[in-house]
Amino acid sequence: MKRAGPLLLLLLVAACAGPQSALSGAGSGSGRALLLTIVMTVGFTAVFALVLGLTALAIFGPQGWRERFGREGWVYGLGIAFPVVVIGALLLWGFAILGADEALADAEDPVRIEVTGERWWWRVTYLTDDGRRVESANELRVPVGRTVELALKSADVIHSFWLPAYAGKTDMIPGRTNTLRFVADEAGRVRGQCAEYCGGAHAFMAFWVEAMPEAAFEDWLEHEAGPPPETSFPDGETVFLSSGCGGCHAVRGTPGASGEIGPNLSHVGSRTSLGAGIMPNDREAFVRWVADHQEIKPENNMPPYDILNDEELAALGAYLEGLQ
Ligand code: HEC
Ligand SMILES: [Cu+2]
Repeated sequence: MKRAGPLLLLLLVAACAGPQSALSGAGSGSGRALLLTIVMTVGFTAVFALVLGLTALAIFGPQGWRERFGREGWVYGLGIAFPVVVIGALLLWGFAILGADEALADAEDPVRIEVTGERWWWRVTYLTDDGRRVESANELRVPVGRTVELALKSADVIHSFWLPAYAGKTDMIPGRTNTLRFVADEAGRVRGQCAEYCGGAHAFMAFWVEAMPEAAFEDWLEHEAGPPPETSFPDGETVFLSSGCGGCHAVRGTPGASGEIGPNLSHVGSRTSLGAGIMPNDREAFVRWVADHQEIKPENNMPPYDILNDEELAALGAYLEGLQ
C-alpha cells in the first residue's frame, strides 16, 4: 500500500508523454514552459506544505507557539509581505523566461507560414521565398533546425493555436496578426489543438505538424504548390464537380474547383488526417467523411450530402485519396 502513491504518480506522469505534450517537447519554447512548470509546481508545493505546517502548529502546537502565532506581525509578514515577494519574483522571472527568445527573434530568413483559424479547421498558407502563396489546410510541414515564423489570424471568432511540443498557446484574434516563432529540434510528428472555445465543433479542431529535413521540406513544398497528378478516377472527379464540391473546395488544375470557403483539397490525400486532425486519412475515411461528417463532427460548416449513393461515394473516396 505504501508503494501505491509513487506508483500512481508515475502512471500520471507517463500519461503526459506523447505527440501533444509540453513535457516531451521538441523545441526551445516547450523547454522553457516545462522549466517554469517544474519550478512553479515544486515551489508552490513547498509553500503549501509550509502553510499546512504552520496551521497545524497554530492549532495543535505547544502553548508557547500558539501564543506566538496569535500576534499581528504574522499577518503582515507571512500574510502580505511573503506572498508579494514570492509571487512578484516569480512573475518577473516568468516574464523573463517566457519573453521573446532573442536568438529566435533575430533569426534571419525564417520559413513563413500563415495559419488562419476558421470554424472549425485551419487554413494554412506557405509564403515561399520567391513570393508565392501556397495554400493547404489542417496540417503544417516545417524544416528541422530552421526558425519557423507563423502569422496567426482568425477568419471569424477567437481561436487559440496550441502546439505544446514546440511552444505555448497563442491566440488568433479577428482583425489581428499574432506572430509565433519556433524551431523544431528533431524530425517527427506532433499534434496541436485549438485551445480557445470557438463554438460547436471546437473540440474537433486539431492539427498535425510534421518536422522534416530541410531538403525534403523544399521538395515537398514545390510539390504542394503544383496541381495533384492527373486522376485515375475520372468518375470520382465527375461526381466531385457535379455535386458542387468545387464551389467550396479548390483542387489546383481542375477547372470549376476553385472554392475558397472550405479546406484546399489539392493534395488532401497526402495529408496525415481528415476533418482537422480527427480521422485517419485513407479511402474509407474519405467515404465516411462525405457520408457522415455531420455525425462525426457535429455542426461543422460543410453541408450534408445524403443525396450521394454508395457507388458515387466510393468513386469520390478513390478520387480524393488520389489527390496526392
Ligand atoms: C458549402 C461549402 C462546402 C461544400 C459544398 C462542400 N464542402 Fe467539404 N468542407 C467544407 C468545410 C467548411 C470543411 C471543413 C469542415 C471542418 O473540418 O470543420 C470541409 C471539409 C471537407 C473535407 C476534409 C478536408 C480536410 O482537410 O480534412 C473533405 C475531404 C471534403 N470537405 C470534401 C467535400 C466533398 C467531396 C464535397 C462535395 C460532395 C464537399 N466537400 C462539399 C465546406 C464544403
Ligand atoms: Cu476552438
